[in-house]
Amino acid sequence: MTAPQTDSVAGIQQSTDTDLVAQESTDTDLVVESGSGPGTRSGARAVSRAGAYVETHAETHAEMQAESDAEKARHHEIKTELTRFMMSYKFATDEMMTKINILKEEFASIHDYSPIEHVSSRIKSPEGILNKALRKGCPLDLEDIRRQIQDIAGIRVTCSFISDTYRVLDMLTSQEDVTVLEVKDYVAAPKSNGYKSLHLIVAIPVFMSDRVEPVTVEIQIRTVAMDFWASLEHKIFYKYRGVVPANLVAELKEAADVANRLDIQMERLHNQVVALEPTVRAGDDLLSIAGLTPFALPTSLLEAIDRGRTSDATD
Ligand code: 0O2
Repeated sequence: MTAPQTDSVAGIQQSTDTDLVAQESTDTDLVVESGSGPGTRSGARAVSRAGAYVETHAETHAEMQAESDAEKARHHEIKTELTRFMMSYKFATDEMMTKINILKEEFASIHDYSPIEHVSSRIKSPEGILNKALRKGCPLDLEDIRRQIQDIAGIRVTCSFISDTYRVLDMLTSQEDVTVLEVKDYVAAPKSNGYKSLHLIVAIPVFMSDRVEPVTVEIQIRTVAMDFWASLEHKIFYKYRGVVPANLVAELKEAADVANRLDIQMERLHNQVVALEPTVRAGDDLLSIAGLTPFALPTSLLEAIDRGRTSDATD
């Protein structure tokens, strides 16, 4: 083994003996030096570099951790905001559903018939909202989304007859706390494909713990026949990704016309049957409220109220 030739240039120990090379490294990787025990100069530098390395990495790690914690905190905050946002639509839907169900029950109890056959509701998923926002070029900000996407809460009311759809529309839009933002009458003016429905966008106040939030709800009102047609057309539309073959478009249009004729005919028949109904019916001695056991209605009570009214009228 030759004696090591050492030289010191700019503090860097150089050696021709590979066993004793004190390597220099400019990167942050830890370099293990031969013959660099803590007692040697190169050893001391290695220890100090290792210490610096550990410190730098510890700092980087702490910074990354802090950044990730901050990100998690921001995401948590956004999740809370999103939850409140989505909840406001759920509450608005609940309020509108209560209103519609009150009308339904009231009609069923008093008129033996309700213009409302069926009601359903849905809340758009966050993913559905995101897709619609991107499609509409709406900024991804909750207030912009609230203003621009009006069908996050959606209710569908199906009625037996065409006149019922307008009746329900009138009953809902005349309620004091319901602000009508838009009405589209695709019943009077169907879309070119044959789609018929009444579309109503309303805002309803939702009373939260710290504020009152006006929340929009889209309500689609249509007959059972229109609904049947729309569900099938929707399926076909999505199956063909919006490019429906011409023969199917023509058949759908024809089916929409048939559904319309059926609606008109059924309503005519219904009106004929109603005209034949007796004014005094069996069960008039009972007071029936949906969901409750019928109350007996004593004739003496009816007579007493009747007497009171008659004397009021003659006073
Ligand atoms: P989806 O998948 O049902 O939610 P908007 O996009 O709502 O801001 P637009 O399209 O002018 O504005 O509103 P419009 O005409 O009132 O339609 C709203 C909804 O009515 C649609 O929602 C459909 O649910 C329904 N609709 C409208 N046209 C048709 C139709 O031709 N066929 C069927 N089957 N349904 C229809 P989305 O968001 O377009 O779709």
